Amino acid sequence: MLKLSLALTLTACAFLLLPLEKSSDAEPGKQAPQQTAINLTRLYNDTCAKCHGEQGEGGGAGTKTLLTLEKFGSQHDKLFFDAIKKGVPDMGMDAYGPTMNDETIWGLVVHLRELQNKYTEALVAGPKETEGVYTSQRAKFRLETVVEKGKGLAVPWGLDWLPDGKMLITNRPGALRLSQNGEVGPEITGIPATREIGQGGLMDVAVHPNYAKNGWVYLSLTDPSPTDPKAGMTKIVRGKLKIEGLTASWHSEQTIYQSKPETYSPSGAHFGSRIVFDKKGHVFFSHGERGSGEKAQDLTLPNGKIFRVNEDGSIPKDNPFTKDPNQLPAIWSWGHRNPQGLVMDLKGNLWDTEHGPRGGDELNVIQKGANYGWPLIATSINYNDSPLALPWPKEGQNFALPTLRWLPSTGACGLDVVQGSAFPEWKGDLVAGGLAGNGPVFRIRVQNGKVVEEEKLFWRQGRVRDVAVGPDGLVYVALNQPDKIIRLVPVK
Ligand code: HEC
Ligand SMILES: [Ca+2]
Repeated sequence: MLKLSLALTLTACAFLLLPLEKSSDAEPGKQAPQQTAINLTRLYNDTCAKCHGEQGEGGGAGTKTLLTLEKFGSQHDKLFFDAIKKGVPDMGMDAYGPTMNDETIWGLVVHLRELQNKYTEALVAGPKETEGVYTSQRAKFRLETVVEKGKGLAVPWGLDWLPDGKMLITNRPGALRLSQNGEVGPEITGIPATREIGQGGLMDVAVHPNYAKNGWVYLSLTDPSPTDPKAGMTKIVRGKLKIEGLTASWHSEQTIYQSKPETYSPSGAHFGSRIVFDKKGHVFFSHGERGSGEKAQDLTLPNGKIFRVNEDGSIPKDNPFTKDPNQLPAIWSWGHRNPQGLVMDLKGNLWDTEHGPRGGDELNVIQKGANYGWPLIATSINYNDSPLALPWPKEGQNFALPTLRWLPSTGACGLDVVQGSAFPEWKGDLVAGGLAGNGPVFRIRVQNGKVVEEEKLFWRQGRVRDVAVGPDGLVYVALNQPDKIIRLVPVK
């Protein structure tokens, strides 16, 4: 959408401001360790506003407005950072490098992004819709309700399909159901118990690519701690279904991955939990850091990791951390916060989307053994408006950087790749959902590791929990508030 590259200059009008929506996983009590008690809004208002204006509208000392689409893109992150650090001496702006640390300077860039977002969101960035037909950059579509509110959905979280076209839907409180032609079956009996704590519960469902032969269905869930009535941890199981119509029972269950009991946590934050097959015999799944950012940097703990195991749960010999017996051999990549999107694209690249705290949600291409940096680097600030980290590595640090960062947050949740049968114009593109910012669904095209197209396909239908491309090639979206399943249908 920023590709519109309109040099649109928007005047500052306080009455147009929308309240800033926080990422859904905002947990004010769970701050990453803080370096200072600096409040960035106050710092900006006291130090910068006399020239740039409290909303970034400019006007003082010959400054121009910062509230333009052109200056909102990530290509300006470093430019803004450098301008603040080194100043603009020939135009009368001091260098703040001598008086502010780098994290604070970056925090001010995030503050400016939040100010800019209020204008771009309110005025120009919405999808184009007329009489129910959405006109996106490459294809037209309309939205169709697949499963209506009230039909047995409660925070639908994950979707997948059986070869006969029946859809499996998880409900986060702990139900798995079958659905077809808008009808939803009763709760599938015999599935493992789960514990809905905060963002956790029954999460993803993934049908084995060879289901027709082996019958395996994989689930991710918050496994209740046997000793602590409040605690739980992400667990992956597989089982088989005995199906009659839309009624089914679960049997032959096997545990694919389970963490050690001492790692179980009562925190309601950050379970991750998407499951992906590579069709070469491996299964990947994501595990959030459970509200403990520092644990994402610890290879002896499951928090903040993406795992790879064989389809039966055994450890592949070529996993990156199998040498040191203290490290978890199932780890594939680390330094993640809350990866609630995971998909393998048509070229075999694995992608995740993950939540940042206030700003800094990420799309990452996942490489074997790589460290994605949380919480040592982040494009975000703390929920309480204080500086958090730098968005790029310092000397000696080796972190993989996001292909795309959402600043402010979109509450990244749900990710899939368009197969092309229904939307050939979008073949190979990623479709990504968001819980925050009015529930957008994005289409993202990446070429040679760079985002070449990014647009908001639609928004304002509900909070997006999952985006999944069906066997019919249509893009399905699981929504919450209201609990519904909708799909995008092409319009010629
Ligand atoms: C004395 C006035 C003044 C103060 C105080 C000031 N600036 Fe500036 N700033 C300017 C001028 C003048 C420019 C260059 C012209 C422009 O970009 O409008 C500039 C440029 C910038 C730019 C680069 C904009 C671009 O388009 O690339 C950023 C970012 C910026 N300032 C941020 C800040 C922040 C953050 C503070 C407070 C820590 C601050 N400025 C304090 C006057 C000021
Ligand atoms: Ca990261």
